[in-house]
Amino acid sequence: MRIIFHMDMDAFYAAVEQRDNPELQGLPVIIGGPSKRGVVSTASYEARPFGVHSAQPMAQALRRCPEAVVVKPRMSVYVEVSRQIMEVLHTFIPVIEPLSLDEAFMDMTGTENLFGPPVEAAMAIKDAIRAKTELSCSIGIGSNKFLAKLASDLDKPDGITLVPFGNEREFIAGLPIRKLWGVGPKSAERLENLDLMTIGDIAEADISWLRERLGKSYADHIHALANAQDARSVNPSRGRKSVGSETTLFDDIQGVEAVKKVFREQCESVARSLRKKNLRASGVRLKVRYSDTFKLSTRQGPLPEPSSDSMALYEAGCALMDTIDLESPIRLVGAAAFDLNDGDEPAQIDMFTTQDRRKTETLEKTLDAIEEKFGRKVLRASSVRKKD
Ligand code: TTP
Ligand code: MG
Repeated sequence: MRIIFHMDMDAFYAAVEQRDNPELQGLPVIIGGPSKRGVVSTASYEARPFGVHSAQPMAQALRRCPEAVVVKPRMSVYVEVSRQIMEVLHTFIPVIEPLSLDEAFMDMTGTENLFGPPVEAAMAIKDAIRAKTELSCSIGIGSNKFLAKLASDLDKPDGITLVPFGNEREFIAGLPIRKLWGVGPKSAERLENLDLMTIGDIAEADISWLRERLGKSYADHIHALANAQDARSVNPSRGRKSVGSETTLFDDIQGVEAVKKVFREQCESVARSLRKKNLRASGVRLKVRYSDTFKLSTRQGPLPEPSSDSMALYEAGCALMDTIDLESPIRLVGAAAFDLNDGDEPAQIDMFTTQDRRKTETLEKTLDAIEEKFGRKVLRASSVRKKD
């Protein structure tokens, strides 16, 4: 069982302004461009009862709350405060996934010995953030990301909400469908037209009925969430775009076989970096530069499943090769893995291929460890020699 936290700062930009300008404390404050045609970034909690909220036209906000003080955003300050907040979170746990300047997921599984039960840990985190920044946040606790994110919003500001472990479905069943992650106002309207008003309505709906009306992937997604299921892991490396390796060749090469040989080595090096960072890729990119025209050609495609195995990258890369000119002289070959996920994320795919892949991944990990100890090339060179 996992214990996931979602931390979200309270009225973030507005709270920073109230902190730095004490005369604004206790007043309705709206952050946004002063122009009446602008939109509201956020509003202090004093302004919210008037019906002022993020993304609202400024003119409308000021009609609702004429006495509000409008403050121009100071992005560089918020970025710096955000950096401090993430730094505080890192003093608790390394597995943090920032979602925006003011919110982050933390995987707190197995930390009871260090920080006590989840609610105590959440109090300690809130105290530490307050001590460093004088700002308050709200924390949601649940057995997955969706529940944690939903929970952090239920008792704002300055709250802690724990979705009871084992009673997740019951806890969320009565909430409106808008609380489902990924259901915006448009989808909500569509669902309400189907008479699906609460999360429980979706959880209990017949899945094939839902698929017919919403399409398979969206139906499956919200049905799983409504049943409190969400396998996504906290992914600290999100945002990292790709891992690549390329070689400018000493002599030009030509032909599929020659390119494959270089590409194979690069896939090994890319896969090694992925494993070092505990990442799996879902896509591979092949890149060649021609020596006569200097032109660059790239092809990219998906892997059958997320992997950090060099053969998987190589095979998927080779499958792209008949769509690219490999007969002209080539001076550079590159391989890159993209669409990266945390290596522990459960992959939803065919069990048998997974087991096979996991075996080669384990084998390659062992080779990494031996190479680390005895130096590169020892093992791979001997395996090449064996083939000779
Ligand atoms: P939020 O966390 O959505 O809002 P908040 O922190 O102001 O208030 P809450 O207590 O409800 O969490 O967004 C964080 C910051 O991002 C917010 O302070 C301003 C900025 N933002 C915008 O600029 N435009 C927007 O539409 C939203 C939603 C946020
Ligand atoms: Mg916030």
